[in-house]
Amino acid sequence: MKQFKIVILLFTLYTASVKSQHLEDYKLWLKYGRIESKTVLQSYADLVSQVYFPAGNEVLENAKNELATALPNMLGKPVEFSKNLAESTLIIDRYDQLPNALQKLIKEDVDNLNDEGYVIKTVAYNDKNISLVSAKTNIGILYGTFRLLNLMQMNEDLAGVSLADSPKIDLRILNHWDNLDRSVERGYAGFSLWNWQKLPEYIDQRYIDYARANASVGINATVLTNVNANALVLTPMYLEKVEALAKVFRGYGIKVYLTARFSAPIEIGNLKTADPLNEEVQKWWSNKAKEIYARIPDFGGFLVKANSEGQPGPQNYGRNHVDGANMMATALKPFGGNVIWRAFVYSEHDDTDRAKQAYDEFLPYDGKFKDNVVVQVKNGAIDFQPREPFHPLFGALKETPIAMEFQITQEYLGFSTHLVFLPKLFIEVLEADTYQKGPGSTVAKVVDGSLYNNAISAMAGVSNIGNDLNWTGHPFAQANWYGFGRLAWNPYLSADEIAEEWLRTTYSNDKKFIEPIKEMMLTSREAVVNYMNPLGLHHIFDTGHHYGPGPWVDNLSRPDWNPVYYHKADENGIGFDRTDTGSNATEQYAPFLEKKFNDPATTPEMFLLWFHHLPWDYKLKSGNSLWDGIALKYQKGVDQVSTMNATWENAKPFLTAHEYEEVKMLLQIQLKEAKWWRNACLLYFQTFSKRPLPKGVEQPNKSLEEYRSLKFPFAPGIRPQWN
Ligand code: GCV
Repeated sequence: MKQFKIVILLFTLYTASVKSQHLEDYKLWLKYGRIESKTVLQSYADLVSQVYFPAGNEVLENAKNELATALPNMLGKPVEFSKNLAESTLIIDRYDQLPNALQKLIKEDVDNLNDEGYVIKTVAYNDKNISLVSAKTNIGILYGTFRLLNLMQMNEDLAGVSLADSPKIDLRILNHWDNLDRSVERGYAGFSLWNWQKLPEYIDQRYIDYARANASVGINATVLTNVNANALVLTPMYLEKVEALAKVFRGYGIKVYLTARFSAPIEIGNLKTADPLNEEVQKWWSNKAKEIYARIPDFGGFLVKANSEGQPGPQNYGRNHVDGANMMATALKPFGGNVIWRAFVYSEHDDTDRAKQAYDEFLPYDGKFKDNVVVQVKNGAIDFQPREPFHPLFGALKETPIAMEFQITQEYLGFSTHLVFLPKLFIEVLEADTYQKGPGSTVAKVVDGSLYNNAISAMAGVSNIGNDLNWTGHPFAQANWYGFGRLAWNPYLSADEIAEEWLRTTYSNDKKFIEPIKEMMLTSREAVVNYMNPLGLHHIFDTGHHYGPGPWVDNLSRPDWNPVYYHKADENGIGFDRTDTGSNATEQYAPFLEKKFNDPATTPEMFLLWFHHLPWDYKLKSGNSLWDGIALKYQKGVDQVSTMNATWENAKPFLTAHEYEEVKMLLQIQLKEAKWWRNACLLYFQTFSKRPLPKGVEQPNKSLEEYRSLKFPFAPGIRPQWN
């Protein structure tokens, strides 16, 4: 009997610990674990021995609560809030509320802040050193508080700290592709967070934790619904639910946006047309804006996908993007709302190279949009591939605010199964030089508005968040949400810094753990390029769901949905000729780049087959033939994933059993799938190259037919059919 009791007890303890470990994943980078170093612990205990933090407003209350939860966890004792400013060791308060003597000490720093910035500084006050967190606004205080906690989680030395930081981009916005039935287009982390059925009454704790996580990295807006929009979200029944979410998010400085279906006036407004020049239609949108703002006074505005992939738009009525966007902008303007108009357009009726179409269509509209319109452009001209050159509209649109659209969800990068640290991809694009205003005209400067002095600057990230216990499906995909937020705040941060911050707040401050794992994260993006789309290959994914390789696919209704359209492999060679002898997409770049990209010898090899169709025996810089080079890259990608597996294995001593196991299992799937990509692509391309695999490349263990026969009717990320 006694033995039995012990077994039961052990089992209960085991299941409790497994459960709580899963809940650790839920906490993201806001774990606030106990600080281990005694010296650090003591210095922080001194720093917060008496905290002056008057609140009295929702945003400030949230900041104070964060502190009140985090500090006891990290320090192992309750936090002492004091009403006596003069005796406090940590003062957190808005600048205009501080006594003159304190204001003077930080005036210069505060003068240089924008409205969302903050100062964290050690100052000498009343004959002692105290720490001060201040800002011009409440939201600045919230961001400053999160930053302080972030520094503490990383055990940073705070004695003598002097930090002033403001976001460089105005609108830092997540785009959820969430449908009202809770399916998520290209979502690989479960169903949508938004439980429309239970809203508005039931406020899930997840909404609050989502807002905390976003605010902690400075994300200040969210689009709740899919760009393939459903007009129903604009009806009173749903607006009441949106209002409830907006109320939660407001306390964390997050504005809510919705996607607006262009044909909504017909679908939910009983009008016969949605023509943007029709007065009744204009009135309908103005009234709709009024109705929304009556509920949500700080509503952000609309995100619109129009005349793209079958979505309705102004062209259905013989009008253009400017007519459509300006009509909505007029409706939102009196309330301070924005229209974010997407430039992801390509038409089945246009046989121009798909990569050229958005530029051709939007450039003539430069300067014609109203001042509350932002044009949102994907980072590359095709579609969120593992690697693309930057979209030529960046830098070319000179009089139109242009938002960067990155995809955080890994539609073309292994879903939530593959470990790929996306800030590497984002930064490669941000650092690219457009040369549109001479050398140094980087994409980052276009996006932060500094190159052309734009009125609004914006960066959007297509969310990878769902209702999985760990939010993002893969624990390391949390780093991509984190990294997006950090880069939207400051597009000049390095991937190294972001990876390090995330690792230290999520896993451990131990250098022996951080260094190898950081290296693993930093190489993961190049690995996925190598085993999926090396040397500028692109869009060779299987049909529709984009899961796994499908370079052979040639039977889809639109030519530009078929992989064969993109790689153009034949007996002579491989690649898309986008030079002046081909589609001439190169002319959409500034002359310096146009020239560079027109010549294979000066084209960076990472973009070689993006811009050129080259013979199989074309000589690469390494001296290898193109065929051998492609094969060796595929092999290298597989080898890199093997190394990632080994690196994780070595990290075992620093991890809990759960932390170790979950990533280990995922890395093993990644290795299997990397081999699948290598084998399937090489066997297929070999039917054209007719050359053997070079030494060092493993022979595939299945036939091409076997790879071609694989079908995945239930691959995630595609909208389920309920009937
Ligand atoms: C929301 C790609 C994706 C679609 C997505 C579209 C877009 O084509 O595959 O799922 O639709 O991009 O960005 O609008």
